Amino acid sequence: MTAVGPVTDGVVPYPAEAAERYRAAGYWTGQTFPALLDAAVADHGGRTAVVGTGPSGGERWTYAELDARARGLAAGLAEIGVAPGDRVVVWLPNVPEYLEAVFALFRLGALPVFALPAHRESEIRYFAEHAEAVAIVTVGRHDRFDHAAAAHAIAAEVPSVRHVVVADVPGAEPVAGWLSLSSLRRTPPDTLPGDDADPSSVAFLQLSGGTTGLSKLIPRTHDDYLYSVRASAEICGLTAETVYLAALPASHNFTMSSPGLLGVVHAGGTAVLAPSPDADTCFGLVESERVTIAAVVPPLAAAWVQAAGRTQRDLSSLQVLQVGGAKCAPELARRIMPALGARLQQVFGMAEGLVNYTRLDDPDDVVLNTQGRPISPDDELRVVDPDDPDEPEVAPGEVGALLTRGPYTIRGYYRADEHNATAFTADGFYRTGDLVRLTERGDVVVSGRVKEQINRGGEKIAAEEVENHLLAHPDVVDAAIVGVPDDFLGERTHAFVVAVPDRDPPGSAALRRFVRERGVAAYKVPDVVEVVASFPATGVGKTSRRALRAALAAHLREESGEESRS
Ligand code: OOB
Repeated sequence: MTAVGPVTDGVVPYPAEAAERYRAAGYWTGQTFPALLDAAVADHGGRTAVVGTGPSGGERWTYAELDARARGLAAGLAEIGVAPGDRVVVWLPNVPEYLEAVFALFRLGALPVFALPAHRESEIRYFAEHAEAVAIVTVGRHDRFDHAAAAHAIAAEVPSVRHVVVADVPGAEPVAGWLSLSSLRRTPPDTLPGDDADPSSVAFLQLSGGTTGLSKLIPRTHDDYLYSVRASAEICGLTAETVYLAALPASHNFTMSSPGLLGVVHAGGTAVLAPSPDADTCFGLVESERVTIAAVVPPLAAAWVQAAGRTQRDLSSLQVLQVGGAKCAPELARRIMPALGARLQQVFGMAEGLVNYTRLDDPDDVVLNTQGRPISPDDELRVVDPDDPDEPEVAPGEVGALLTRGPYTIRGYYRADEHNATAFTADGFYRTGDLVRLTERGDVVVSGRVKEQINRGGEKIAAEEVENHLLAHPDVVDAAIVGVPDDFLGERTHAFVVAVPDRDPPGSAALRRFVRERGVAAYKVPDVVEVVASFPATGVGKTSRRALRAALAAHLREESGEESRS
């Protein structure tokens, strides 16, 4: 068995001077995640914290009940050996047990590693290995996939993983040999180790969208994250009357903290966990739970706008629709408020930290055409020339690459020294990879990106990760994946592969199946795979992936231009 220590290794701390400043400014208050829940129980113990839905009906827990469950589970997890500082992969869909498990881990001082329900074996194995996780918390069969079986297979391969805990949610009944989450609920002791966690320590590991290979892990501290949560709750006007609909996966940073589920806990409101993001499901929940705010990605906003025209549901409680994760086109933005009768709020954020919001009282022009401004007066934004190695700032109002530093933006990825050397500047700015311009008022307008990432309707795909999967095919000698404009998703993926000569090249369907069967999230499987004889020369002698991808994207655009002309 591997020795698993607390997470201090592999974490780049905030410089002491900055930490001091953030404390003095009142951003870092010393609050921890257990203290966040304590405050909610003290102030709103009898109010509904979480509403879950499932095949066999609803679950409804008050703050006092959520806390009792979390404490009970923490005691059970401690009994099987989960200790403070241990990492635990949380791989759950939108079920109330998600909040129970996450707060149980916080109560224990163990660190959740937030996986998405769409992730498959290759991603989960990597998170478990890289974080040396001691356990995986998951469900049984969900969304036509047996998570528990996959988690057990990973546990058998990754030496640090000693337990798989399976949430016995409706529709995924426990089978023999499972360690079910409900069987771990114990009578808790009065205090648990996480109750006196150091607020400047890492509380959990969030995932990056990834640019090179697999997602990086993002270490967030109690102090920095909870500052962003409290400030977001205020910007978004959350109160104890708020009913927040989690339509996107609970583990995504947007749903979790912008202001998301944790913002709701801070305000003492109610979180409704949607089992699926589709308009039928979500409109039903808006009507039955009187939802006041929901968060979606642009393609979902478009689907909801369409569906709103023909729904019989009463959506009148919905006051705010947050749209983020990918660029919301102004044409879509304009349709949202009239169709849904809710105020639009654009959200441009990243799991690494920085989050921008249009404010609820901003003029329409700002709400429709910008991605808002940062949470904190101490968020530092630099817009620089991406082609100049000295990264000089561009003229005001010009487009450039966004660098950022501030009281809730990480200074380095977890255990990633080599990558950190290029992802951050020497003075600690995070290179977001986004191309933006700032308006005169200081609002951010996102206009593109420089990073090797495809944003497929808010789901981030690292080109290199998918290329590596294609390259694993015995008949493929080279692969490059590019994003192609798509009316609905914003971008879809088009892979080009060069096949081994003198053999029948594999077809698109076979290659897509091959990638899927390697156990990757479905959204990463290329939408189209095209076999080509060779790649266009990049004109730089040595192959530059970036130049190659640009050349292939240009070639695709040319082709589609020709088609539309003919
Ligand atoms: C959110 O977080 P991530 O970590 O999945 O992705 C971050 C990246 C950004 O760097 C940017 O490239 C893109 O997603 N993005 C947007 C955007 N919001 C995110 N691009 C254009 N317009 C927007 N509104 O996606 C995330 C985290 C917290 C809150 C909201 C979104």
